[in-house]
Amino acid sequence: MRLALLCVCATATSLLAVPWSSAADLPDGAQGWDKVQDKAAGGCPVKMKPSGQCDEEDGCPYQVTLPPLTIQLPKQFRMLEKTVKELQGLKETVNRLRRDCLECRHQADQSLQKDSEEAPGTVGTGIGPEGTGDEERGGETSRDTGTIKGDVGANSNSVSEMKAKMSKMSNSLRNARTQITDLQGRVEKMSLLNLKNVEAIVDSKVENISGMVNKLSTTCSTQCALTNPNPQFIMAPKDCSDYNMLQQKKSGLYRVTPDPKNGTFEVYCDMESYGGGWTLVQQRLNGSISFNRTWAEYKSGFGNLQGEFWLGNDRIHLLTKAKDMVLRIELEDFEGVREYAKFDQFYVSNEFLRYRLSVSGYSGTAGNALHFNKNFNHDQKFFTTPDRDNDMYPSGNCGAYYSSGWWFDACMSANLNGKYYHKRYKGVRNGIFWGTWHNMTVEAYPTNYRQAFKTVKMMIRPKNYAP
Ligand SMILES: [Ca+2]
Repeated sequence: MRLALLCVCATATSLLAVPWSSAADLPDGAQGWDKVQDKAAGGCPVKMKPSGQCDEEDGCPYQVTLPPLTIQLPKQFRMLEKTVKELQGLKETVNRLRRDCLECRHQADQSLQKDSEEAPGTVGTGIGPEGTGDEERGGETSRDTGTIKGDVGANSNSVSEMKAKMSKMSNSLRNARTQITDLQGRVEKMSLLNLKNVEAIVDSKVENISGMVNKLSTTCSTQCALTNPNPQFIMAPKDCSDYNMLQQKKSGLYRVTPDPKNGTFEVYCDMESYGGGWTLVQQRLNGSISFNRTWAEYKSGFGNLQGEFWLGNDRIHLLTKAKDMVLRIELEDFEGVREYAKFDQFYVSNEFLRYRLSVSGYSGTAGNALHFNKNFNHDQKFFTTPDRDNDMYPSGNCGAYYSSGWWFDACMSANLNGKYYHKRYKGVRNGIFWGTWHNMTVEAYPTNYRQAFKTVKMMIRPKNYAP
């Protein structure tokens, strides 16, 4: 009974093993499928022999040896298995593609619907109402047939939209480029304007600083003079007023040092008139010296200090920079009339600032011809010579018209460097001129004669001078 059971088990095991065998496991020249079947169904060739020692209750253990089982499968079997696997794979792929396709179609339908809803109200797409109608009909047709036609319609719609957008963008780019070019031009202009502003600001700052330095310098020298009981300690007189303190009471030539860094130079001092201490900057006596001179000549000065001369713009600048100066102008005509004009403030800037004049605080008898009216005002004007036009007259050079160097406006109500005429003159305007003189008016020209001046003197003295 136990033996028969074992035989059945062995047969079942060998049958079960069939699908797991492989042709590759078989030795060369192995038997075919039918022979194996015969062997397994036939004799049940199971061998059994005792193994180990027997005990009392369960009997003896036996060892069963089953015959080797080899099954040859046909080649087609392997192909079939492979084909089934491939088929399964293909089926999955088909299913996946079908799902994707359905999704695609769903999306296409949705977007088509969206486009047909949005198109008429969209700003700037470039599609007119008529075109939209055509697109709408095309969309309906394709949805009925459910094929590529709808997609093509949607695509052509998108392409035309894209084209319209591209054209709009390129227009915008062109506009932007034009605007950038325009802005660039404006920026360049602005930077030029700014440069001019900066120049003007620098000018005014330098002038303010110069004024401050003048004041400080004057304050210092005044305090020194007051605290020092012995005036002989003034080693380097800055101007004629310092010589007056040194008890030099005689008019004549003296050396002054308004700024030690710029050396010393000779000046004519009037130590007698109106309390003395006056430094002359200009004098006209007889017409022996021409005042029709160049910028360079007015810069360094010309003439004879004991006769007719211009002290020189650089020197006038140094003297008025060293102390706060007052200006006194003495005039005498050929009829013996003598008048004067006094200005409480007188300053001439340096060459860099074109020797700009600052003059104010008039008093006197000759009238304020330096500030005649709004249109004729010499205050804050630059120096102009026949060869250097810094005046306010845009159509020409006032220095050339009036034969002199002066702080011309456009052009003048006073010109003390004009041509020296020995008597009243008519038909020309380039003589020594003081517009507020008693018998001289600008309006009267050219019908009336103009007054000629016999002597002219321009002289300066520190504002705080006490004789
Ligand atoms: Ca001019």
